[in-house]
Amino acid sequence: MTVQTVRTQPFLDQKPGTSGLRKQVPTFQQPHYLENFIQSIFDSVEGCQGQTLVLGGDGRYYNRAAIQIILKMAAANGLGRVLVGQGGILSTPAASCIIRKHQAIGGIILSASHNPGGPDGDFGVKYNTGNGGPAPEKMTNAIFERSKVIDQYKILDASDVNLDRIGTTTLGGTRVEVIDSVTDYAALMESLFDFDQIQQFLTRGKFRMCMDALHAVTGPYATAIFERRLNAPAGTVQNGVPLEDFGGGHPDPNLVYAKDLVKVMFGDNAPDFGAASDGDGDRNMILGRNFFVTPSDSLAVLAANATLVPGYRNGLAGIARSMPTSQAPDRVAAKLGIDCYETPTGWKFFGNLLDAGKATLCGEESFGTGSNHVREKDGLWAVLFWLNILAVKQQSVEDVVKAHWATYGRNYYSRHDYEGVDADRANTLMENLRSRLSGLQGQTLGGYTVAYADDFSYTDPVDGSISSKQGIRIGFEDGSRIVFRLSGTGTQGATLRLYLERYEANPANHDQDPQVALADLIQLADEVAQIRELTGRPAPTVIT
Ligand code: G16
Repeated sequence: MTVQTVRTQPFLDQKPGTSGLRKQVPTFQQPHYLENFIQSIFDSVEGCQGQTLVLGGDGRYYNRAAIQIILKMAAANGLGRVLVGQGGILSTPAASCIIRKHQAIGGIILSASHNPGGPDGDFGVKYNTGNGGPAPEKMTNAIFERSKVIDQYKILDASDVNLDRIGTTTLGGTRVEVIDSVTDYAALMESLFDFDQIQQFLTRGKFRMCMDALHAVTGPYATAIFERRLNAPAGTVQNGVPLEDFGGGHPDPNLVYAKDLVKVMFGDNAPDFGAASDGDGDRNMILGRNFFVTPSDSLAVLAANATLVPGYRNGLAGIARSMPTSQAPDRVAAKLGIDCYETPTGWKFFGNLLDAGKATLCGEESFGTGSNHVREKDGLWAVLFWLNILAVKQQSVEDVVKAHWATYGRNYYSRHDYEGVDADRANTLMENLRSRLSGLQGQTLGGYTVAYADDFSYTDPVDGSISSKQGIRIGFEDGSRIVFRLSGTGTQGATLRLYLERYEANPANHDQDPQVALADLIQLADEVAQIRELTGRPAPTVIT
């Protein structure tokens, strides 16, 4: 086995987005494309020689081939040990858990998250640091800078590793350990939640649940935890076998893409509880019988009830939410007398707050919720948290959420996505808005008086780093908001996201359809940003 040094030319499009480098599969399959990016990571991580690296992905098309390449590059770059999930499978939260537990220097996670897979679908590479969390911007910028000048990479000339057999082999001087993908993660979940109580709840009463893994990575984890450990009936987990193309579906747990689950949960004789996760297992959607819980409300409910759950019995240090997430969690934090941090979109911004002990729970409107147990959002963790709360309260999902609204008021919330918009048009829309911001304060728009209008900028309270241009916010005097952002995770054209929020204190008005409750703001947003005219789209692609 010899180390080959391969001459290469830089690709200039390897800038990581909201969550790693995401491109269509054929882009990654170009000669040297993946290798350049991986070498740029190894060149940017100081002192990786002799260290442990965690490696795995969500099982999508190209996962196995990429893992073989990365193993050989890790060996050529002098890594001491690589822990790789069996079959190349590791969910994003499981990878975070394993990095932390085994004191790895970091991990490479192969996933394009909720984006579709298959030969014409998307692929992605994320680097997580030794705290288990996504690399911070300082590091992703360094990787990008390196990728722009790279002229060679190192790879071991060796045969492929058997990824299906648990055990240890050596590759050059590197130990490759193929580990069970689920064990460490399941043990962590058991340390946080009252599994006995959840088991009784799932097996002794009338409660029925349905977990849709969308043919993505969560399947093996959900089957092991719900059906084997907690004894839920066989079939509780649907679409539980990971497929390279996710069965042709879009592994995004929302009301549009998780349509099988939505049909079950809004149909006759629906189960009491439904949940779905995404491609790499870090997102979650929570449903009750005929009832949808917005991710923002989910974070607020978990925070308000956290002390019912063993892992959080001592209370929360603080809560953090991304800027476009609704302000429902802020109300809980205020009542608990703890801080609520508002960060830019992207889980990486929570890392410092969690490491510094400033926040315990974090969440995003994009179906992400998590805590300080790992440094990623965690789909199954959120499902178990909900089940633990329901088992203690012996109430339905709808009752728990409605009681929450009665106490705190309801933040009506919706996100409208315009996907695959021409990038120039999307940028024009944002620039037009930016140029108007300074004159908006104090103006009355459609009956709403503008309290502030800005392009969100965040100063990290731990390391002082500044992230600017993180989304345009127009806030009104009654607490309502409209927010405009361009997605950082799409791979074709631009995706415009419009986030809408209105607060309603009176419980008598809590039963409206959010699209009706927000109708004024939806119209106002279109007037202010000329969305239909500039995108050329009569309506959003996805409404959640
Ligand atoms: C990623 C990030 C999240 C972010 C989401 C949406 O999620 O990890 O923090 O909220 O993208 O980002 P955007 O609005 O820029 O598309 P995932 O699940 O794709 O890794």
